[in-house]
Amino acid sequence: MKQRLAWASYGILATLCGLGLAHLVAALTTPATSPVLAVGSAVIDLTPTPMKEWAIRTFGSADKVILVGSVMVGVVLLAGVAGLLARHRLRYGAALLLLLVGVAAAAVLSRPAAVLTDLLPSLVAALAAVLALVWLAHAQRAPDRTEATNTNRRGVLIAAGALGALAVAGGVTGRLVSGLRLRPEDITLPSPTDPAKPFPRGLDDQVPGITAFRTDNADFYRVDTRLDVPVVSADDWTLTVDGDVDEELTLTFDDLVAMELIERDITLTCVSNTVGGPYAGGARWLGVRLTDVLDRAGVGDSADQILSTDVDGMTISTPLALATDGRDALLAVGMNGEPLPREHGFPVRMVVPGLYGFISATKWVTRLTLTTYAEQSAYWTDRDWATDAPIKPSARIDTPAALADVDAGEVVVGGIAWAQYDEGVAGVQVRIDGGPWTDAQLGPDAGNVYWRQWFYKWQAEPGSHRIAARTLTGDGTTQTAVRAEPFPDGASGVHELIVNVG
Ligand SMILES: Nc1nc2c(c(=O)[nH]1)N[C@H]1C(S)=C(S)[C@@H](COP(=O)(O)O)O[C@H]1N2
Ligand SMILES: [Mo]
Repeated sequence: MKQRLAWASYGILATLCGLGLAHLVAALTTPATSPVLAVGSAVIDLTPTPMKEWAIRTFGSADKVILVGSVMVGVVLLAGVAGLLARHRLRYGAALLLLLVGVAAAAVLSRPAAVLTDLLPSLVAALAAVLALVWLAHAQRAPDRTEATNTNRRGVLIAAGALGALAVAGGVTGRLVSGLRLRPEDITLPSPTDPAKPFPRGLDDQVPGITAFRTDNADFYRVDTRLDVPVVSADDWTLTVDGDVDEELTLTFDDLVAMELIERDITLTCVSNTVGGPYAGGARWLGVRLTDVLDRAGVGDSADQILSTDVDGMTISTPLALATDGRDALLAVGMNGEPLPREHGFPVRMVVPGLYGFISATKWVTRLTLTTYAEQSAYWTDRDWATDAPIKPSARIDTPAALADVDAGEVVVGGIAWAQYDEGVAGVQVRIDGGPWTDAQLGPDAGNVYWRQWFYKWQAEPGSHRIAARTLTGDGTTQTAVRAEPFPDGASGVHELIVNVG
């Protein structure tokens, strides 16, 4: 039994060693070609939409870690099996390791922007894993074994220690190296020529438990199809505008920020957000008008979509008509007074007021292709999500929390509401226990495409009570009460929760 465990751990150690070194080589070249990251991203891509939805609902933003974590557990198990095979037939163990790396290599090549040299980290992984296994096997079988254990303890320990250190060193240096490449904080952005109005003071201090009027960058929600955060250098970055244009255009980062910069307060919302859910954030964005860039290239008349591509080849499609209808669609470089954090698309991302992020907010954007929906389709379009998806108006109750115990008497109900596509939030109404809808008080106004805080003072009597909230929009309508799931074009319905008044 002990012997078996030892051999299984050799397989695992050899695999980790290969993966650690490959991760380092990838960090030095193209980070996304690391076998671990490539397999992780492939798993995310291949997961069927309903299962992804379920994972997001069940695990929140830990969904990907759990999804990929389970795959990694599988990899470790198979690596253990490879070690067991190697005990009697080294060749079989090595073959299984190579098979594992082969799967990773396939994942690397399946990335949209893959080139053949991307296989380098996988080759390193294959070589390192097999050599490590061979070394461990030889150390184990070396002649000076003691009678008692039938094992060359010292040799194995040295080999295992060295390989373990190598695996950790590879992984850790890989992280460090990719972190060194360039830092958003090294960049100084010019001031906007068209600044936003002074940002009003929100209700943050007045209503405990309410969503902050402006979301800190560190607290801003994140939705990514890939596991790691791409590390793009602003020096190397370019944006190409091609497809149906008069003249193909390529801009460097300096070219872009030399154009007219505007500043806008915009609330970004994810189509995957459920009613009352957390995937929305408000920020002050600094950027160049998308139309200014498109005009420089000259858009032809056949295009109906802007297909934007990120640094890794991931694509998002935006309806051309909506992006150019006069709203301030941005190629953003700044977020809340700082260069974009890497997590949010450094150095440049798109932000289009009123459209869900998945059809508009491309992070790490490097290409805008003017094309048609008939000709080319984007990542989520291929997964059956809608192509035309304006943000649905919604009110969210932040406080009290669902199922909270509160004291009888005055209870301040508060939250946030948005109606970016429908001319802003004109009012919010609250309903207690299915009674009449009553007006809540609104917080300050930072523009139609920005969310609005609200609160309502409720005289609560003991017992269990149902609180609901809905938003009225600037175009004179009331948000729908019809329940819809996020798929395919956004959730709708009234946010309602139960509290216990004691
Ligand atoms: N390159 C890239 N851009 C992307 C995504 C992505 O996965 N990759 N996710 C989109 C989605 S679904 C949303 S809601 C927003 C989220 O932006 P955030 O992560 O900065 O909040 O980015 C959009 N842009
Ligand atoms: Mo999203």
